[in-house]
Amino acid sequence: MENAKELIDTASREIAAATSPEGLEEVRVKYLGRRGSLTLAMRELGGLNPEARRRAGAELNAAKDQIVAALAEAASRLGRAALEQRLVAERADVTLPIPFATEGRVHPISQTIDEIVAIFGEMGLVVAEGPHIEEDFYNFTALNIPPEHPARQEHDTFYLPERADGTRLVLRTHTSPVQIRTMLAQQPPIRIIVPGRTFRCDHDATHSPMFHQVEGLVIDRTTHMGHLKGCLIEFCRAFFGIDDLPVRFRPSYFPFTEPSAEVDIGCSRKDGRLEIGAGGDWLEILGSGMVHPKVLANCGIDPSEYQGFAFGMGIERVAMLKYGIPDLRAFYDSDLRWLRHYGFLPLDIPSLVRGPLSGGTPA
Ligand code: 2NL
Repeated sequence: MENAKELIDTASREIAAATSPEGLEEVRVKYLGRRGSLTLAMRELGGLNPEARRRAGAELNAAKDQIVAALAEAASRLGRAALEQRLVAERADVTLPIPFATEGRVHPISQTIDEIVAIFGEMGLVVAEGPHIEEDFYNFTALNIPPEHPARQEHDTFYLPERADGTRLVLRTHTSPVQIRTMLAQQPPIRIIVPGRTFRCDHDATHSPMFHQVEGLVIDRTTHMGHLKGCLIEFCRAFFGIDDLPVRFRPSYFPFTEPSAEVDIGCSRKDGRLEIGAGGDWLEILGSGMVHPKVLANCGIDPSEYQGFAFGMGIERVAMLKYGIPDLRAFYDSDLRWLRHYGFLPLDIPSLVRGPLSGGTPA
């Protein structure tokens, strides 16, 4: 039988020399495993006389306790070393550039809103937003659309159930109530651009009950039709990225502007194909006008002191024209194949700084 002291010495040396958890396990098996030398020595105790058995048994038990303690101490040392090694090897350098996100796409509606906001932002307009559920006053009355005006029917309004006082809330039919709220809240100068969702009870191949509009409002003491024309010509050319794009103002009518003008851009139509640019033909893309004095007065702005212009356009329509998107309904299907095709890469933020704004990078 091996001497217990010898067993402790050799086992301790081997435990101290172990450099990995696997090496340490080999040492454990060598001494404490089913055929380990300490285990075998204990088995041999049975052949000794009672006196010798008691003495040798006590020594071997003490040796076993020491080896088990040394193994535990070594296991924790190796664990710490392994952790430190991992911390060094797997250290994250938070200053490295992030991998470019290639999975998500910016929806063409979001991209188009960002582009429009970038262009008017450059001219000094700031974004304003407001509620989708509106009071009749902000959506119609303040805009010079009285209760029996046909425009209220034309607008195919979604009404909420009548309230106890007999009034009904509406889903806003345009973003104009945001401009009304802004005028009621602050005196001019006002320069705002208002993108957002709008709702009309209309659903076919070219109309969705929910769609997007952007409207603009500029009011100051001397704001005039020349400013309206300059801003909107500049917008059309920047948005479509065509420096000499023909732009025409055609007299029109809106209850909330006087005079009113629709804005057409040059295009050509050859065997059913529409192309934007000088081509002898015209395509309507914007409505505009000088804010009606009654609308200013309804909002607490003195029309003898201030005047301004306003405009509005449909986002889906200009997005379809700019990016060649053929079907309106696909905008709201959330079809990933469509989004991968027509969507834009994130972080590709529209800016005029890099030159004429022709939009982001199609994915
Ligand atoms: C269109 C035409 C337009 C406005 C919107 C407006 C708002 C206020 C006062 C006066 Cl608070 N006008 N908005 C003016 C002219 C045209 O939109 O075709 N939109 C899709």
